[in-house]
Amino acid sequence: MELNGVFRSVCPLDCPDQCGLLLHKEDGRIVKVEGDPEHPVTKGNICNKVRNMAERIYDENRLKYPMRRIGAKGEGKFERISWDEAIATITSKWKTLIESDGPESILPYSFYGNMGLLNAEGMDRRFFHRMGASQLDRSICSSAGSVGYRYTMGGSYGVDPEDTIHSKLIIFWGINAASTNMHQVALAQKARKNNGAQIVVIDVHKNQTGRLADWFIPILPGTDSALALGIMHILFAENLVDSSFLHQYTVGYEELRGHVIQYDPFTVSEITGVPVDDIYKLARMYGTISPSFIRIGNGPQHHDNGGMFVRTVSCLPALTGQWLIKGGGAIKGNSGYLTTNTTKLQLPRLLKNKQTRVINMNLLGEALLTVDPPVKSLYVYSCNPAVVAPEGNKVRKGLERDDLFVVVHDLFLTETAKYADILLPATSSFENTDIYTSYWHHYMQIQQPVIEVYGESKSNVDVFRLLAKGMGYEESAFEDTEAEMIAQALNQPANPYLQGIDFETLVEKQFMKAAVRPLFPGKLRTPSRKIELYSKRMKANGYPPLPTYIPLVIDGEHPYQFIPAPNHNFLNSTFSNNQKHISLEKAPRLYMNSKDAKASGIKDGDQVRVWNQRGECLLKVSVGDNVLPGVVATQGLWADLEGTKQLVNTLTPDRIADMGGGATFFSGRVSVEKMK
Ligand SMILES: Nc1nc2c(c(=O)[nH]1)N[C@H]1C(S)=C(S)[C@@H](COP(=O)(O)OP(=O)(O)OC[C@H]3O[C@@H](n4cnc5c(=O)[nH]c(N)nc54)[C@H](O)[C@@H]3O)O[C@H]1N2
Ligand SMILES: Nc1nc2c(c(=O)[nH]1)N[C@H]1C(S)=C(S)[C@@H](COP(=O)(O)OP(=O)(O)OC[C@H]3O[C@@H](n4cnc5c(=O)[nH]c(N)nc54)[C@H](O)[C@@H]3O)O[C@H]1N2
Ligand code: SF4
Ligand SMILES: [Mo]
Repeated sequence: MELNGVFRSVCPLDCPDQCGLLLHKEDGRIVKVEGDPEHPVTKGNICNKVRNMAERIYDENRLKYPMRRIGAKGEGKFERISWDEAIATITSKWKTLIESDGPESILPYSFYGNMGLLNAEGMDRRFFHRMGASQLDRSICSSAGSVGYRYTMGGSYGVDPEDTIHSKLIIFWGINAASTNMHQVALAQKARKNNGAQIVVIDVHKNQTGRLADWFIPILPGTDSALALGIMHILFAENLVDSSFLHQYTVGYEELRGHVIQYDPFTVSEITGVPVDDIYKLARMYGTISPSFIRIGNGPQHHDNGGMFVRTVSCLPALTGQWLIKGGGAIKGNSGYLTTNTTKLQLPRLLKNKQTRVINMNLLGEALLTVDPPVKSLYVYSCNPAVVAPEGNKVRKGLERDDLFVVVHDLFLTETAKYADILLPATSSFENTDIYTSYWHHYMQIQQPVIEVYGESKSNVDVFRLLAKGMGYEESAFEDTEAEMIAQALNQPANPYLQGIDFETLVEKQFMKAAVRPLFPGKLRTPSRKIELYSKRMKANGYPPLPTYIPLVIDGEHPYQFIPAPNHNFLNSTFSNNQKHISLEKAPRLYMNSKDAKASGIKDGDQVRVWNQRGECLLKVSVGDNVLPGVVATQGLWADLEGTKQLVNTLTPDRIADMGGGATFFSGRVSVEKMK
């Protein structure tokens, strides 16, 4: 490995932009991380978080070797052991458990701390399939909305974001794109400069994204479907729909026309808090400006009615025929275009018992406390559930169980890692070989090792190889090299968009674009092969077949709807334990409307206790007008450093959303009181 030079790389974080990176190396160390100007979408610009990535890679607190817990669970006291001992301890415990309680007593728990395909959903899947462990439903992020979108559009297929520079109206709907999808903002700003495009932001919180809008529309949480239906009402009433598109490419527009009569602007205004005149103005803009593009965010989707929200809003571009126009349409997610061969990569055939139970990751607390037969061992990797999962107090109580054998594989001593019996050090993505597929743009990228492995750390792929050996699994699949696994994943004739993308060419080119064709004219993967404004499949599954506004579940008698969203300088809880990023973000705030503050005698800068039936948090208040009365918002998944009580997920519900087993982080209610 060369000690000096500039090396092409890819950002591994769970972020739609998936930037191309250049890593500058001196004497074997990364000294600078910058954007790769050659990358066609991200064009050399990256966020502040990753510009400071070297601070994280070489943070003195990074885990260097395997350890065994010597203190109480959660205390964070460990002693060094060898890899041999770690693997022997884990596998002998698991063999005993499989003997006594069966393999389903073991639960893997992971998400996308590193988006690399082999490390996030490759060798691990092979291993747990072979074991017959409980399966994890990975529903914490966007599954409700993905199911909702699929009912309307047939799969995760939207428009090419590169086309959105042609848009004249760009609606950021429930997405804090300035923090979470910065290159979509760059494209929108280019469209504003070149075409005079207008940027509209619909959000419950006027945050960084709201501040850059030409028009910011504040809305009450969980009511967005009603607003979308109100827009449809006006589009039909004022004949602003594209009849020929509706006729050719949709089913159910006549039913929809009748159905939306009930969503008149007065009714919708009552529900959403958006003034009647603004509903008219927005609908008329949407009905007359072309091309118009909607970026559908994750926010309104993290509600009880989140699936139906995405299902509803994704009907809008069909009404105006925008899918046919370059720069028009919508993006909820684009992961469909780069789907690889999971049958070959994950080997589901190794799972003999097809009835193996499935546990929803949003219900981790329940799974550890009440599920029967009980979970006796938890293996956590690429995820930090003690901070990111809802009903945080239940999760911690579960992790404290004496009879639960916990293994955590991470780069840092996260809040979750403090509960581990065995703690394993993970490599950073820059030490591994892997491939990356964006769920927003259409490029696949490759990572090859740029730096030597840090201390004794190992990649997920390597750890599962060792665990397989320790368990005595003899399938050759556990010996496949990274290059072989990549070739297997890319061999996917069922996905024509992957044509021409292979390991060797990726190595040569660093990034390759999927061979994507526009969605229309064309046929979708819905049962009718058209956009389903009316969905028989939804009806069969017990949902209203037409887009419908369903109010949030009443979550206790608390005065405020609580919106704990991500922040600018962390990536979920990643970076929440890196001093550089903490200092950039300073401290979490609770944003409160000045009317509410006045009524409860709270002043800007006051320390408050935010509480409900699930838990409490201590936060500093920021009084102003960036949330509506009755709403409080905060940003960031902060670690509970030295008992600061900043763990927002102690307050969030583990109710399951209407679709896809999704999370309802933003549907909780809280009370707020000033600290004495
Ligand atoms: N800087 C940064 N970037 C990130 C992340 C991060 O933590 N930090 N996380 C990454 C991940 S995993 C994901 S999934 C994405 C998520 O990124 P986004 O799609 O932006 O989703 P959120 O940030 O969850 O919420 C977006 C917005 O929805 C608003 N919101 C909440 N409820 C409602 C509602 O009912 N209606 C409306 N209209 N708005 C509502 C919130 O105020 C917030 O501004 O970002 C990724 N990128
Ligand atoms: N209140 C609230 N809660 C939320 C959300 C919200 O908006 N509000 N957002 C939700 C969403 S959308 C998501 S996606 C989840 C995300 O939740 P998580 O998936 O837990 O994401 P992170 O907090 O980034 O934690 C990822 C962990 O993986 C580790 N890691 C990174 N690379 C590797 C690797 O290669 N191997 C191993 N073994 N470990 C690695 C990192 O060090 C980090 O500790 O959080 C959810 N929780
Ligand atoms: S976190 Fe997102 S914006 Fe930042 S470098 Fe990574 S992909 Fe790019
Ligand atoms: Mo996410």
